[in-house]
Formats: sequence, structure tokens, C-alpha cells
Amino acid sequence: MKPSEQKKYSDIYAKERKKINSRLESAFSKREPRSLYKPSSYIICGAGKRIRPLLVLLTAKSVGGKFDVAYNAAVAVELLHNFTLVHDDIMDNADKRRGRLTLHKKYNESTAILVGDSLLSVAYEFLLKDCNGNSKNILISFTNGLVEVCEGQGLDTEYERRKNVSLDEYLLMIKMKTASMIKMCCRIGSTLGGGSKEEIKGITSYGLNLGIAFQIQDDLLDITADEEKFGKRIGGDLLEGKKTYLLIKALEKAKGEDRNALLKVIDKKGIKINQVNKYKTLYEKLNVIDDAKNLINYYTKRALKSLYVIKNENDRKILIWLADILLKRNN
Ligand code: GRG
Repeated sequence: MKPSEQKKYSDIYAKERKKINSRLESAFSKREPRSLYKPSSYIICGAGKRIRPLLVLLTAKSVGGKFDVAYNAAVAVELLHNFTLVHDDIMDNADKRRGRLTLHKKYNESTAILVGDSLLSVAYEFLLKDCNGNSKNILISFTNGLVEVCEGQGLDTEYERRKNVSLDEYLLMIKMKTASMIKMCCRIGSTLGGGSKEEIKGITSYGLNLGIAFQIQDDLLDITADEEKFGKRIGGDLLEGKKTYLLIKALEKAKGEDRNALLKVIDKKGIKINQVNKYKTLYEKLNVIDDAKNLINYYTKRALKSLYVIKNENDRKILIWLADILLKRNN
């Protein structure tokens, strides 16, 4: 892609992110009680990438709609996403999110639980503001996305208690936990934009595959990213003993001492902070970092293939560009 095109798309992202941010900021600025909505503003005004709302806007446009038909839905999906983050951070007892204290550490757990519930409720308010004559389909997509993310989180939690998780089981879990919401954004956007059945199907498939790649990338960043840029603790998944792609794939390949070291992560339900580098080196030795990169590339390519349904070249290319910057992200 030409640098001039990349600049054009990155300018659109920056401009739309600003607009989304200002809508998100005003969503809670005047609402009462402040004891609920001030902490809501804290999480919502953090430095999120706003990928999900951007996808709603871009996919609406890709089928001939205007961004204007999709802003409220874009706000709704970001609120839904933030609800999952707040509740997930409580469940994981995480202390950092987006480079700041998590909501339950900044306030307390009861506040964070209620803020999560409220983010979800206000998300529905925004979603229902304008459905472009498609309320039933939009509500079905949104609700399915929500049900699937909860089921994915359920599987993830179940896997934490299990000794063995296969790669297929892992892929099923991330399809539900992460990809379902990215898929949902693309379905909602293309529906609001007035897409045909074929267009919606192709764009939804883009979202699903992009979402799978996105989660494997997230697993990879947990070990390869720079803590400052990532905004979360490096090696957090290892500390928690999470069955990520890297751990499952490493277990599949390792023998002898290496395998025993990996089994310890599971048996002891996580490692100590001073062991993170040792496991990083082991992952490198077993080549699972490259395996992860290859799998991310595989799902990204599948995502891009589905974009043939988009007729307008510019609208297609910006979605290609987005997949590419997600591949290169460091947070
Ligand atoms: C609690 C119902 C419930 C679900 C939780 C989505 C989720 C399930 C948990 C959040 C933690 C997590 C690792 C989710 C996987 C998806 C993911 C990588 C989220 C982070 O999304 P980004 O990178 O975050 O878009 P920003 O901060 O940029 O918005």
C-alpha cells in the first residue's frame, strides 16, 4: 500500500477516534448519580484504541452507508467492550488497564461491578437510538455478541481449572471471547449501512477472522510487548497461569525438562514475576513465538479474503489497512 494511502487512512482513524472519544466523554458527563457515572467516565475516558467503534463506522461505509448512521451503534459497542474489560479485570484481579489503575483498584469492587452493569445498560440505550429500520437484526447481533462473550469468558474460566486444553478448544474459546464482538461490530455496521446479505456475510467473516488474529496477537504481546506501551504488566498471562496460545503450543512441542517447566505453570497456577524471562526464552527456544506469528498471518489473510464483497476500492483498502496496523500493534 502506498504511503500516501496509509496516511489518508490513518488520518481518517485519528479523526473518527476523536469523534468517538468526544461522544463517549459526553455520554456520562451530565448523568446522575455522580457516584456511578464518575467512575464510568474514568474507564471510558482511558486510552482505548477504539477499534470496535471504528469497525462499525468503516463497515457501514463499506456497503454504501454514511458514518452518520452508525455513530450511536459505534458508541454502544465501545461501552459493551468496556463493560467486559471492567468485569474481566475484577475476575482476574488485574491492577493495570490502559496504563492506569483498573477501575476496581481505583475505586472498589462493588463500584466496578455496578459500573460494568451500567455500561452495558447505557450501551443498549445508544444502540436503540437509531437502527436505520433494522432494529430487530441489530438487537439480535448485539445480544448474540454479548451472549457469546459471556460464554467465551465462561470457557476461559473453565480452562483455568483444567490441566489440559487443546488448541482446538483454545480456538473455540477465543472465537467466543474476543472474535465474537469484533464480528458483531462488522455485522452491525454493515447492516446499518444497508448491506446486502452477501455483503453482510463477507464483512462478518472478515470480523470473525480478524478477531481470532487479534486475540492470538494479544497473547503474543503479553510476552513480547514493551510494558509502557502495552499498558499492562508483561507476562501477566504467565503470572496467572493462563492457557494462552503460546503455553498450549509450547506444551504440544516440548519434551523432558522443558515440558516439566511448562507443566509447572499450570500446576502452580502461575509463575513468579522473576521467572517471566526464563519462560520467554523457553518460548523462543520452542519457536512458538514464530508459530503464533504464522497463525496470526493465516487468520489475517482469511479475513482479507472475505473483503472481496466490498465494491468500492477505498472502502475495502481501509479495512485492509486496519488489519495490517493491528498486526503491527504494540498495545
Ligand atoms: C466479563 C462478560 C465478560 C467478558 C470478558 C472481553 C473479555 C471477556 C475480557 C477482556 C480481557 C481480554 C484479554 C479480552 C480479549 C479481548 C481483548 C484483547 C481485549 C482488549 O481489547 P483492546 O486491545 O483494548 O481493543 P483497548 O484498551 O484498546 O480498548
